Formats: sequence, C-alpha cells, structure tokens
Amino acid sequence: TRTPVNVTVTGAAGQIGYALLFRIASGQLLGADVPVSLRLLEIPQGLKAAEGTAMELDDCAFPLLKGIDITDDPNKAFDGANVALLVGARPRTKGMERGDLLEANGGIFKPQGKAINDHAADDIKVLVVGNPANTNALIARAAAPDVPAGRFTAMTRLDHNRALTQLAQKTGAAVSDIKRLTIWGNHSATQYPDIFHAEIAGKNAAETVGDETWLAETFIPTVAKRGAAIIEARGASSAASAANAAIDHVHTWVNGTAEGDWTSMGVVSDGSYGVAEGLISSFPVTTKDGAYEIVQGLDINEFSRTRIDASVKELEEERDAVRALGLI
Ligand code: NAX
Repeated sequence: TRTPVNVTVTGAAGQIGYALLFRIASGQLLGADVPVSLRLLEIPQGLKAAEGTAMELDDCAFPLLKGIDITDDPNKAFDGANVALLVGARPRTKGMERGDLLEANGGIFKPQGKAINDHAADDIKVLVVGNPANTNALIARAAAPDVPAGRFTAMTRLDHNRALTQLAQKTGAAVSDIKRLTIWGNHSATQYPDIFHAEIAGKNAAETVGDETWLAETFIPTVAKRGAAIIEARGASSAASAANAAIDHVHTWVNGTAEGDWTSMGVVSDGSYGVAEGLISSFPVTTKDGAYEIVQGLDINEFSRTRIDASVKELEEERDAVRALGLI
C-alpha cells in the first residue's frame, strides 16, 4: 500500500476550505488511487469550526483519507507536508490601505514560509490561494531559502477557467475544444487573459472571434472583474469555483498538461517575456512528471504587450512595497 501524501490546508475553516477539503479527501486532487492525510491549519478562533469540518470528513468514510490533524501551529501543520494549499489570508477591510494589507499578510505568509522551509518534505509543492496571492507567494518563498523557488506558485487557474467559459460562450464552442489560453501577470484586476495564441478546435481563437472591441471591452473586463460580480450576485466571494481551480492547479502540476496544450500558473519568473526575474507572475506553463516549464517563444503583439506590462508593473510595485516593509 502507498504511503499517504500529506496535504496541508490553511484557512481550513473558511468557505474555500469547506469546498476544498472534501474533494481532496475523495481523491480529486492527486488521483483516485492516492491515499491522503490532511493537516488543517487555522487560527485559534477557527479551530472549533475546523473540528466540525473534520467530523464531516469522517462521516464521509472516504477510503483514501488516512488521517486528519488540526492545529494552529504552522510548524506542526507543515511537518512532512508534500502539498501545501495556503488559503487563509487577511482580507482587505474597509479603510485599509494597500500597505496595511501587505503587512498583515506578511505576518501570515512569512512564518508559514519559514515553517515550510524548516519542516516540509523535500518534494513540497506550494499553491498560494489567499490574496494578494502572487505577492503572498513571494513573501513565503523569500522566507524559505532552502526550498527550490519554483515550488512556490500562486493561483490564476480560476481566472483561466473563467476565461475558457467566456470564450466558449461567445463562440459556441465546447470548453474542451479550447486550448492554449493564457492568463498573464497578477491575480488582480490588471491580469491579462490572452486569446491570441489560443485555439478553438484547432483554429486561432482571436481570428475566430474577429472582434477586438469584444476582446478589449467585454472579454478582458468580464474575466478580470468576475470576482466582484460573484460577490455582487452571491453576497459572498467565489468559493466552490476557487476550490475547483485549486484542485485543477495541483492536479495539473502533478499529473501533467495534455499534449499540445498548456495552463496558467503564477510561477517565479526567470525573466521570460520581459517579466522581471524573481516576481511571481502568471505565465503559460506546461507540466510533466511533477515539474513545470514556462512556454517559450510566443510572439507578443502590441495589444498583449501593453497589458502584460501593466500587470507586471503592479507586481513590481507590490514587491517593492513588501521589500520596504522588510517582508522579503
Ligand atoms: P474565509 O474568510 O471564508 O476563510 C479564511 C480562513 O482563513 C478563515 O477561517 C480564517 O480563520 C483563516 N485564517 C486566517 N489567518 C490564518 C492563518 N494565519 N493561518 C491559518 N488560517 C488562517 O475566506 P475564503 O473565502 O475561504 O477565501 C480565502 C482566500 O482566498 C482569501 O484571501 C480570498 O481573497 C482568496 N481568493 C483567491 C482566489 C484566487 O483566484 N487566487 C479566488 C477566490 C478567493 O477570493
């Protein structure tokens, strides 16, 4: 029998956590033949609710679920972790400046990065979901000098999936017919969903749409502002779709992208496409055997260049702000 894979989830008592844990325990994160052991990290006020969720996990009698540990100590939560989903974060509250937000999240992601550095398994893979996701990943990564930088990733898969459906609905295609779509930059309103290299049933997507006004005035803002639209409609932020994207992100990282396709992940930049080295920015990536590579050699047109640069500039500003705060 296989040794269980240790999966740590922070913010386990939150709404994404509630939508995520049952899917991990049922085998959708790593595969239907991979046993998992869950480590739930919460702040003290969240522990009781996390225990309630753990009771429900028990009540599912998932054959793959080999154990659940609940703690408010990051050193315990990340001990031997193979996969870490960093979901818990400090949300922006009314009147909060960006500097306050970054500082509050630094207080979460710096110690978690250090705990990962000191206690996680050698093959640790980290996905940061909690916002501001790219910069929180940068903070955690900086606190973990002994872990290869590439193991820290940020989630833009929800944006990617949102873009797939918007494009499918516009063209009448099936989502499964769309390949090579890319989210570039920051998981924020400046992100750039790029369809110039995308294909719909083998044909170029931008040419198939043939409408740059729709692209600029409908598609891009709809994808970029979808989170706000969900809050407006649901009275709460995206939860099940965010959990679904986290499952997709890790599943793709571990199991690989399909031949001829790629996905979008926030990963540490090696300078590709003029994105400053070291930033955690979304790129087109292929994955294989648990490793990923940034897709190289794409032609970036003027329309795309302006938008990628704007989002990367925002990431640079966030990096400079957390550097000034001594967080990286
Ligand atoms: P909730 O407020 O429902 O849950 C957050 C949970 O994190 C709470 O239970 C809280 O007690 C816990 N927490 C806070 N600090 C912690 C710490 N230091 N250690 C462990 N747990 C801690 O938020 P939820 O709706 O679940 O969203 C979680 C995060 O995901 C937010 O930052 C949100 O902005 C972000 N999102 C990111 C998305 C993405 O695409 N990257 C999309 C969805 C979502 O907006």
